[in-house]
Amino acid sequence: MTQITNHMPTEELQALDAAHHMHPFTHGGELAGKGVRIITRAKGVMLHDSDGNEILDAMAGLWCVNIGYGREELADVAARQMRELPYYNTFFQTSHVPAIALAERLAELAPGDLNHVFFAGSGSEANDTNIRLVRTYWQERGKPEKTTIISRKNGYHGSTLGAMSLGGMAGMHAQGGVVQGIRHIDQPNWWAEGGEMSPEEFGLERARQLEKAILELGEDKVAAFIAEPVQGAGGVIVPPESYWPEIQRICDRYKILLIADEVICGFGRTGQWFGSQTLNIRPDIITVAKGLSSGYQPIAASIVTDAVAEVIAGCEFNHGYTYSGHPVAAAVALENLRILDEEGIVARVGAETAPYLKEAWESLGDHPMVGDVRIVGMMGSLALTPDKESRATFASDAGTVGLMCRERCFANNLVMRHVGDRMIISPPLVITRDEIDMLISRARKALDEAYEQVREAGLWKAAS
Ligand code: PXG
Repeated sequence: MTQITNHMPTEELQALDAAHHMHPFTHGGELAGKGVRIITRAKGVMLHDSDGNEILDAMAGLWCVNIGYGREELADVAARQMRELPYYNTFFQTSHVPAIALAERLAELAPGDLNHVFFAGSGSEANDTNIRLVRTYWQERGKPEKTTIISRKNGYHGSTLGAMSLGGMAGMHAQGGVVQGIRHIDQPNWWAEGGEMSPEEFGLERARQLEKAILELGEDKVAAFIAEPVQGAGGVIVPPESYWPEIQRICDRYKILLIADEVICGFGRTGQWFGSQTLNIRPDIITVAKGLSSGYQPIAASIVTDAVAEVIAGCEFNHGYTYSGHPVAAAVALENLRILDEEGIVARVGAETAPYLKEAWESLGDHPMVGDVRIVGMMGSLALTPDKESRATFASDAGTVGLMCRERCFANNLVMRHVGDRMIISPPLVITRDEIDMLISRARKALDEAYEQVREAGLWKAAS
């Protein structure tokens, strides 16, 4: 067995990675030719790679390291819990203190009467749980035909078969098919799809697609609607203000369960504890993961209202994971929530950090290549365009210019992602003003360099 350490030369690690490691959402052959970037350690908002670069992580890992890297308290709690009780299950009428305490804390933090917690290991698993929860709920209420779940194109709910089917990513559906009983409506992306409508008109039109779908399918066939308060992986798409109130009205009117997927929006990302609070939504179920443990341990949950829990408690719910409520993950999550609360991190995001980031982020709107500029709390996006006035897309394949820009970001020691030709950020919530200034200046430099490259490559052309 090869002794693999952080001190091995990058090329050797790359060769071993290419030989044996299959990466998520990656063209393996292309990556093997290019060589993977190897992250060795991290502190605060900074990553270090095997070539000695110090990189500002404006994505908080994958939207999850809300508390920042390197918090010793979380490591200490994990070690303590591993020594005391590294594992026990929550099946067969047993429980343990970390799961009990975390469930109680989540019930306290979650809005309204979302008071009951079903644990999972990842956001995908929790959304699979949600599919089974809502269908079981209606079955128990004597309406076994209410099974269809409505969701949105370009929504992201995970990568397991169920969660992927809920999601609206065509490229994922094309590989292996989807589960039955899911209907997708269009997303509220005004910049890309709003045409001549005002954002408010467009928001209503898109929300009313939900009503149309319910009427088409029949109210007695629809179990639930699921959506992210603000679409994350779809490109940080902030819906027009008219959108969510109309969705809420429709869910109330037709008694459709509303599932808010808070996997990205939860735990301070939008400036409040939950995106549902920022967007003024009253969900029956929320999905949480990522920021729940700041990514230090894999843990997720479905949190349901008293009313949903009461129905589910009337049957044996034949569902669960070996790691549901894993004691080490739960203990780490609890400590993470304690720090987010006691250090006032969520409160500071709402009052100071997010407003500061918003002003800085919006200043990028004057760049010649930047059209739409969006930000809610600590998640922001920029649409790249060859013509701001007409909201044109580039003539090149979607993502060509975005990828060039992302590469310039990396070259300038900034992790800023692209989704198609939208650039996105979601930095750790603990980012300071100085670090925000650094983020913006690196982003501007990357945009300048990408702009030049795009022109030189003859790609400064609008699609006709
Ligand atoms: N719901 C939402 C809203 C998510 O963003 C999941 C569910 C699934 O969570 P797990 O823990 O199973 O990955 C997510 C995950 C990207 C990217 O490229 C986003 C996610 C995952 C991987 C990549 O932006 N979000």
